[in-house]
Amino acid sequence: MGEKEGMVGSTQRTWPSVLAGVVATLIYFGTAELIARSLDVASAPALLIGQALIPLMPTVLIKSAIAVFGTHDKFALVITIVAGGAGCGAIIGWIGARRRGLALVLLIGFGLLPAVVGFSSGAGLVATLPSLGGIAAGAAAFLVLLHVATVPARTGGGTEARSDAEDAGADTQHRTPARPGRRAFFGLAAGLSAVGIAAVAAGQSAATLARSAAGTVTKLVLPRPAASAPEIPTGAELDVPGLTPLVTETQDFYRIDTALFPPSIDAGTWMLRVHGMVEHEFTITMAELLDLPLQEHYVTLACVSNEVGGDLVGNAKWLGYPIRDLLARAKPHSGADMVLSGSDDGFTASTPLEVLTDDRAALLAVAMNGHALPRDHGYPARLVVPGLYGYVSATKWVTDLEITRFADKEAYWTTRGWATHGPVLVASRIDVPRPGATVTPKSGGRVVTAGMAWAQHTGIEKVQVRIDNGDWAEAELSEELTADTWRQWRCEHTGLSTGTHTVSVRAVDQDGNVQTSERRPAIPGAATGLHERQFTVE
Ligand SMILES: Nc1nc2c(c(=O)[nH]1)N[C@H]1C(S)=C(S)[C@@H](COP(=O)(O)O)O[C@H]1N2
Ligand SMILES: [Mo]
Repeated sequence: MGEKEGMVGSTQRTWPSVLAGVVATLIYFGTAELIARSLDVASAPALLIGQALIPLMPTVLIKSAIAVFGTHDKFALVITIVAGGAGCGAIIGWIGARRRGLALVLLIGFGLLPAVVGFSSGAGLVATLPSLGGIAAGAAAFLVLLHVATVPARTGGGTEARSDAEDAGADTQHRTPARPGRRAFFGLAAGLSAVGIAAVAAGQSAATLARSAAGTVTKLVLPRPAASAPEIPTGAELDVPGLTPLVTETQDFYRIDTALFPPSIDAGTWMLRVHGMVEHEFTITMAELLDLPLQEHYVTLACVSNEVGGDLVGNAKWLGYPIRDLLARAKPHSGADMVLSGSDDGFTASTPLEVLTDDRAALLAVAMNGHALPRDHGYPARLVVPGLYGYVSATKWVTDLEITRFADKEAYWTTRGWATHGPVLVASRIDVPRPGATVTPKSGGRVVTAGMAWAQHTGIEKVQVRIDNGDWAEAELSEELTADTWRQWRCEHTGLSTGTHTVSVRAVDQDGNVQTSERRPAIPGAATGLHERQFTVE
């Protein structure tokens, strides 16, 4: 009996303290988030922790995590971090049931870590304010809750044993005196948790709003292109409902980056430095760049971590200055074979020098689909190189071009297990019918399949489609816009029996390379295999 009472007694001290630890953590994150937003500093603890965790994650996980968070605004990562933080808070609270002082020290210590990270990243003292404010509010919440938790025993004048029984819900007679205290405790805990979570959510949505505002406001006055993109030929778009458009709307364009918070760069102070193994190092400002004869090109950009059939690929009209001409001004030394482009967020890409100096439309781009680049896509300037995956070419927020050698330097993803060279592989995808769709054949028993195919800078020669294990049939292709852009395909099938069928697609590029059916994961150099899809004919 004595043993049981002792156990229940410590439970009675433990759970309020555990809960107080959780609530303190939520208040910490919430307060810090609000301070970070109102000061407009990118140093909310959840963000700094996420930023610090990304390089520690296993490569495959991180690339897929980035794919997910990249397109879903990283909100999921923030939620995970806050939940993980609340878990730590619970442990600290548990410790606090026995050693309150130690728990406080731990709360402050953990809370300070993001402040240290923020400060050491060179953002200055202001970067520590969100964490410091969060610590103050979180520690206060912790102490107030623990205080309230101990009130019932005092005001009720009850003994430990009575509270224990009440706590266990066993003794209804003695509930009354302690109830107001318990209710106050749980009420306060619930209220504070709600405040903390609401503050995190508010901070996150404020950040998202600020970002989309930054994305829509055109801060650059764009010059007219000296060379316009080609007119879109008639027949470049096939009339099939559900087929991906030839030109991707900017807001639908996939987004991949390692930065949890895209850098906010002032075009007025932005500069690109061109240096390394060159005769003439130089820097160029935005005003100088916009004064140069800019060219407009349609280029389809693809991510190396796109799965077979995936949608990490998009086509836009880019306005920019040929990188070839920038390099000509710098005059690379003969031993150089690579350009390491770097951005404000620490990302780097290694691009073969020969790709940047041949005749392709490799651009230092300032606009996308007729407007200044949105912040998410690299405002105020980024690289776009036809024929290479984004990770080895498409540096956003670019500020640095170092002419160097593959033997001397490695880029961000290369050091994480991805291939040094990233030429785009010929690929194709089914858009229509939707996965698992039930299709009613048109007149004459016709069923239409359609999708996209790309082999940037080589061009698509043909697309072949197969139903079940039948023969490959040649699909109709849309008119080619340029060899740097994807093409739509469409195929009609007759005589399909009712029931389930599988459609597969493969593309052939203009060099005669046939898309391989061999299945390979995305790492180290793009997933391969044929896209297949099941549908039902009724
Ligand atoms: N600064 C920076 N540039 C970057 C990246 C990045 O993480 N940081 N990701 C690259 C990758 S992997 C791809 S696929 C493209 C994606 O460009 P988008 O987000 O505009 O679609 O950007 C490239 N440029
Ligand atoms: Mo990518």
